[in-house]
Amino acid sequence: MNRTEHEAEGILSTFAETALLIVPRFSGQSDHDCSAALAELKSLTDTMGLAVQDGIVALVREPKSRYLFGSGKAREIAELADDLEVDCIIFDEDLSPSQQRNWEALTRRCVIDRHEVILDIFATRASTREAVLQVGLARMEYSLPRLTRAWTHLSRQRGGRRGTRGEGETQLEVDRRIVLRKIARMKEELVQVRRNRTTMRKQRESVPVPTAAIVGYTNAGKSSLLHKLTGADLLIEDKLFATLDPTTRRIKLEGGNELLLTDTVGFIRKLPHDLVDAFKSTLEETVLADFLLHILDASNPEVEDHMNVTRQVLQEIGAGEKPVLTCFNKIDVCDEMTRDHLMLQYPGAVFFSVHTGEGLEKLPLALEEMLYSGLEVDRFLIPPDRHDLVALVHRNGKVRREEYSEAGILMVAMVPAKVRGLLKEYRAGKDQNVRI
Ligand SMILES: Nc1nc2c(ncn2[C@@H]2O[C@H](COP(=O)(O)OP(=O)(O)OP(=O)(O)O)[C@@H](O)[C@H]2O)c(=O)[nH]1
Ligand SMILES: [Mg+2]
Repeated sequence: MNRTEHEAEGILSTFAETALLIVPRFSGQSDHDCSAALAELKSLTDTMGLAVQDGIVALVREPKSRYLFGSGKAREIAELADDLEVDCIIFDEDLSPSQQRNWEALTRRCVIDRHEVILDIFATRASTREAVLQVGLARMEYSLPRLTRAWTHLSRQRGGRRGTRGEGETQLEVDRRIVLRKIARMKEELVQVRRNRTTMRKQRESVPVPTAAIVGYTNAGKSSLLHKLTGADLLIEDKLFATLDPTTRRIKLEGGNELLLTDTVGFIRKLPHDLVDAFKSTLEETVLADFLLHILDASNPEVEDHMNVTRQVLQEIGAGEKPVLTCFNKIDVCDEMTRDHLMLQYPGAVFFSVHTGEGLEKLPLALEEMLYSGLEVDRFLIPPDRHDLVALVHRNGKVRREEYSEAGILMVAMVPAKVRGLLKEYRAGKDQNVRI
């Protein structure tokens, strides 16, 4: 196995086949929130390829440092895991390194928290060098304070199925050095990989075509939409985090305008901060876009919660103020009542089904409106020999008027910011040249 494959490999699927899911319930949380959390944790576990034996919501009366739960509740959970003979227990909450160790000591099983589940899925999904490095780094940093755990992916690297508990200081020191060395190496390589991507993006930016980023909760149908609109060959799966790397494609709108659309990584409730940080440079595609297409799965009962989560993450990465076109997908499998409610609640949104095509015909016009919203009508006096610029304005803008004279071609048009910047020196004052 080469290094890339090793780093991209998931931890859990190599250790365990069956799982018991635990959703801690804190005071103030509703039944509804907890069952939604359990359903989502099940989707995450399915995505990892583990069989869920059982899933329960367990009350945390008062968070305790040893197991998070009180010791009575912890013993109950351990007994359930024994009865079910599961390989691992998965908690829908982050556990501290010592809590994780205590649970593993109590249950003699592999104990995983939500953070590690998401890291693991990202690791299996990563395919480009940049994504592999970003996830690898986040995972190494997660592992560092947890090296004394019984089950780590490092123990696999040493050849065993499981690490042995109490291997003593020496092995721990060796492990720590391995991890620190790897972190340093990955950071160096990332700098290089990112430099290349920045160059590519700069090249793209020099082409004055407006860009929109497709954002939204994982599994909403973002890649499906880009595929439908452009025929792009993308991974579309009923699994979480199918997409980790941004893909950009050009589309032509009905008026002839062009738009670059970028498909991005999906978001999720409690997305670990280190992953948001790790993916900051990938998420730059979102931050730099002219506007965002926020895709939502209208058939998911948690759709409005998903909307808030996406908005929060956008805020976190500095894209909170971008203009947004809200789109509700999957209306083919959404009940009528929900659909009516959403339509009433979000009158500016577009409703469609990528699968059946219903409602999709409204999208190009909505995209065009986004392109021109907030833009003013400009006047440009283009030199007579610059037909390339005239064509550029036609391709990317809305031309109100065009007049030819000896001084040049006067164009009255609305153009996206990038084109406007490019034509800066040709902006014409109101009194300049020909009558309009
Ligand atoms: N019923 C229905 N399913 C859809 C529709 N659009 C997409 N899907 C399904 O939803 C699942 C997720 O689609 P993707 O396009 O991979 O979703 P995504 O938003 O890119 O997901 P991530 O990359 O994980 O963030 C797939 O199984 C699609 O076939 C739709 O209009 N109707
Ligand atoms: Mg996707």
